[in-house]
Amino acid sequence: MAILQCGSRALDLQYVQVMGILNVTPDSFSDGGDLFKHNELSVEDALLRATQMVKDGASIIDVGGESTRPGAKKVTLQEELDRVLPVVEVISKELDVVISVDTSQPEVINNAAQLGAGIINDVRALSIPGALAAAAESKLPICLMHMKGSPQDMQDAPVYTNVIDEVSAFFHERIKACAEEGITLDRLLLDPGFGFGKTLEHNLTLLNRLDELHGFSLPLLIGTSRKSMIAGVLDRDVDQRLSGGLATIAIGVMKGAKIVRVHDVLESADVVRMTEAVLRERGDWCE
Ligand code: 7PM
Repeated sequence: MAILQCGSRALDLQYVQVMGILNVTPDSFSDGGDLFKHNELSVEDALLRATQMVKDGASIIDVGGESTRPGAKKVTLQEELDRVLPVVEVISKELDVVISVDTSQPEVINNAAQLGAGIINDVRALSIPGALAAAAESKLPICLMHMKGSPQDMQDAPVYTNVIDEVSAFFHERIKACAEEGITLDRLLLDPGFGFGKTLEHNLTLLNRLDELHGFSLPLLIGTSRKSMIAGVLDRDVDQRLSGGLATIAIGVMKGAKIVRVHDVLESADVVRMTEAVLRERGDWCE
């Protein structure tokens, strides 16, 4: 249960793993660094950034070619393929790291799996026609993320009766859809989807009650890095949200998150190791 087989590489989820974000979109607002000021991140630049993140403690690199920013312009399939595949290929050749691909498109899933990707990370939880079949065929683990609405409309005043119950019901439904396609539980990760169709209050509730999502007995992934929930509390611009984000990581790890998706790998890895040390001392480390 603790070992997640990601293609040719394995992750030991007894320990919290750090997933470094590598956006290969021209308009990504929260990547940080000058590399992204130009129109497109070159493949060489992407490899340099991935190399640094591995040195800083990332065991997973999350490559994404579609901006899911609220209201963002849609990326064509061909654009996404052109951005993502060369980066997956070069990282797979050059680095000893698990590559996750942040995509919803069956064609990207198929091709990335062929080129050495190790995890499918889909903010739409395999809801696009053909995505379930492509993910099944890839044999790779899949992160099912909860989103209410679509990237275009998700932040238009989302309403829940009970956010934990609704996210849980969504997971239940998507796990069932995966099972019907032959995707077994040992290949699934769950993510409540911070910022995806949630108000500040919903995001804070989900973090506070993350442990209640353990009922599925599947590893939990959280992505809070630089998100607006931090700004909602601290009123900070996107480049001033590190401390707030680190606080959410400490809490998330305390509540059992097994993978943290972050921009700032070095700092996040320190917080993860420090929090793990405290948990280990408490003696309820293994789950
Ligand atoms: C614009 C808006 C750019 C939003 C990027 C984003 C998650 C994810 C993203 C997450 C998982 C960001 C998001 N967020 N995948 N992909 N979980 N599994 O802020 O929370 O990185 S994209």
